[in-house]
Amino acid sequence: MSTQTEHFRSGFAVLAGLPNAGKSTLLNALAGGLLSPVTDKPQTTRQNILAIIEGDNYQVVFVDTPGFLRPRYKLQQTMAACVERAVGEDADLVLLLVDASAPDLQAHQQLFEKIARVFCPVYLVLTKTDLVKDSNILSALETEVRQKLPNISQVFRVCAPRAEGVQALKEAVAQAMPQSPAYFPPGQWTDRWERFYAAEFIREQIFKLYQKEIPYSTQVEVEKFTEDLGSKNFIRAIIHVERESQKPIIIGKGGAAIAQLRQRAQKRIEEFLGRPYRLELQVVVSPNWRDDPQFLERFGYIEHD
Ligand SMILES: Nc1nc2c(ncn2[C@@H]2O[C@H](COP(=O)(O)OP(=O)(O)OP(=O)(O)O)[C@@H](O)[C@H]2O)c(=O)[nH]1
Ligand SMILES: [Mg+2]
Repeated sequence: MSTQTEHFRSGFAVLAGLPNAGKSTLLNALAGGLLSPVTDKPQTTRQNILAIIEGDNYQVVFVDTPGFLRPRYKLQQTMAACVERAVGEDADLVLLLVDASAPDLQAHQQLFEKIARVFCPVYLVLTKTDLVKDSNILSALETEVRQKLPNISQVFRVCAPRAEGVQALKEAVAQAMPQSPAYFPPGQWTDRWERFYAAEFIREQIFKLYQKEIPYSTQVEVEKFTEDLGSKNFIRAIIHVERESQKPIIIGKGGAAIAQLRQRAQKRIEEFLGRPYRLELQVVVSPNWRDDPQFLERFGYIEHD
């Protein structure tokens, strides 16, 4: 990859949408790997996650963001701030994802207001097209969104799990990037450490295994991440919960639930990092951590300029 020629393009393409719109699924399809957690529950993504994708004459930094929502507690405020920052400051292009299978445009009102004000180009991406049999419905939805957001310059339809429409979108995004040298060195695909992914995948498995408020009340902290022991790579993680009563739910009868969690998370981490790990989990009560600024800062939810 020649990163310095005058024809080289590079920039940030931000994926924005409501919770559950399919942003992380699309990011993974664009990147060709499962690097951003996907679950069937809304609010899975809590922080911006980058996927750096390169071609012969471009490097696109795709930014997965948390689903946009009206914040009810401090953690959600930080999630909304992630979207604001990505869309309002970082973006060279905004990809607005709308779930075509359940489009509630009323619920998009606030997000649309934000996107109406951006200075960069905006592409509309209709997701989950496999769930919509009649293409007239998609056309009508496109028209309706375009009426609300006249700054949409192109429209795409994707079904990310089947990789439909993904290549065409990727090429269009690369073309839309400004002429610029690459932001990251060639071959770099993320800006995060491996321990961040380990924590994210444990959290992903919590979202998949537990119900009701439990996923939303947990935060995962990788306390120890040792790599120098050859086949005995070791990770110790703390699962923070908000209340004492949530601890036995995470652990389960006779430890069955946490054993299952440990097994699944370990497998997920091993698949992602391509090496064997031994995972140890501990549950700790951190009262009302979702509203605790110091706690949130420690986990990088609150960013300083
Ligand atoms: N049928 C179908 N399901 C999809 C498609 N794309 C995503 N999904 C499902 O939609 C759910 C939400 O997907 P995510 O990618 O986690 O959505 P998100 O926008 O990142 O959600 P948050 O991180 O919570 O904001 C998951 O169950 C996905 O498997 C699609 O094209 N077709
Ligand atoms: Mg997500």
